[in-house]
Amino acid sequence: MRVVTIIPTYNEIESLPKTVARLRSAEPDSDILVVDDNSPDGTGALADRMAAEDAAIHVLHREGKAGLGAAYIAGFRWGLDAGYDVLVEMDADGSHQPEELTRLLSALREGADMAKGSRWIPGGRVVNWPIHRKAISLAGSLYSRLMLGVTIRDITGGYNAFKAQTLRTIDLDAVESVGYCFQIDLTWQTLKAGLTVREVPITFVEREYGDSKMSGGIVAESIVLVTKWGIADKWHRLRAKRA
Ligand SMILES: Nc1nc2c(ncn2[C@@H]2O[C@H](COP(=O)(O)OP(=O)(O)O)[C@@H](O)[C@H]2O)c(=O)[nH]1
Ligand SMILES: [Mg+2]
Repeated sequence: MRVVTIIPTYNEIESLPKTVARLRSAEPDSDILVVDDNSPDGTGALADRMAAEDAAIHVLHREGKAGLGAAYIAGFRWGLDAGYDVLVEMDADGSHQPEELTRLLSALREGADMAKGSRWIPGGRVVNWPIHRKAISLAGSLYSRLMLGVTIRDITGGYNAFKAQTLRTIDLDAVESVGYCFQIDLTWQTLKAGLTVREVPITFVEREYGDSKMSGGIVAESIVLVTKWGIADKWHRLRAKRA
C-alpha cells in the first residue's frame, strides 16, 4: 500500500514540524503532502525546507486561504494523480495522533473503504477541549444522524483514511462544502455510493500552539448543507417508494 498523508496548513509554523516529525517516526512508509494556503506566518516556506531535506515530504502551495475542503480536494487530486493507494487526512496542529494512524490503515486493510477516526465511540476521547467545542461536535453529529439517517457517531471528524478507489468513486467535483462541513460531505458521499465507512477510536488533543480557524460561518454552512442533503434524501426515498 502506497500511503500519502495530506496535512492542510494555515499559520501552523510551530505545530507543523512537530506533527511531521512524529508522523515520520510513527509511520515511516507514509509520504506526506503539506497543502499550504500561502500562510502569512511562513508555514509554506518552512514546509519547502522540510521537503528539501526529506524526499518523502511534498508541498502544494495555493494562492490564499480558500478553506479546508478546497485544500483537501487539491491534495486528493495530487495524490490520485501520483498513484497512491491510500490517502489520509490529518490536521497539522497535533490534534490527530500520528501514532494512531496504524489503526486507520488496519481498518482499510480489513476491508473498509473509508476509515474514520472517532472521538465519540467507546475508546475514543477528547483532551483539553472546551465544553462549547464538545457541544458543537456532538450536536453536529446528532443532527447529521437525524437528517441523513446515518449511524456514524463522529461524522465531523477530520482524521480519515480513504482507499484511492473510494475517492475515485465519489465525485470530488460534487463536494460543495468549503469549511469543516467537508468532513460530513465526504462521509455522506462515501455512504451514498454504497461504500463502507468504519469508525476507529482516536484520542483528539486540542492544539497547544496557534489558533483554531473554526468560525460561526463554518457551523452555519454545516447546518444549511446537512439540512439540504437530508431533505433531498428524504424526497428521493419518498419518490422511490411511490414509483
Ligand atoms: N490549507 C488550509 N488549511 C486550513 C484551512 N483552515 C483550516 N486549515 C487547517 O486545517 C486543520 C484544522 O484546523 P483547526 O483550525 O485546527 O480546526 P479545529 O481543530 O476544528 O479548531 C489545521 O491543520 C489547519 O491549519 C484553510 O483554509 N486552508
Ligand atoms: Mg485543531
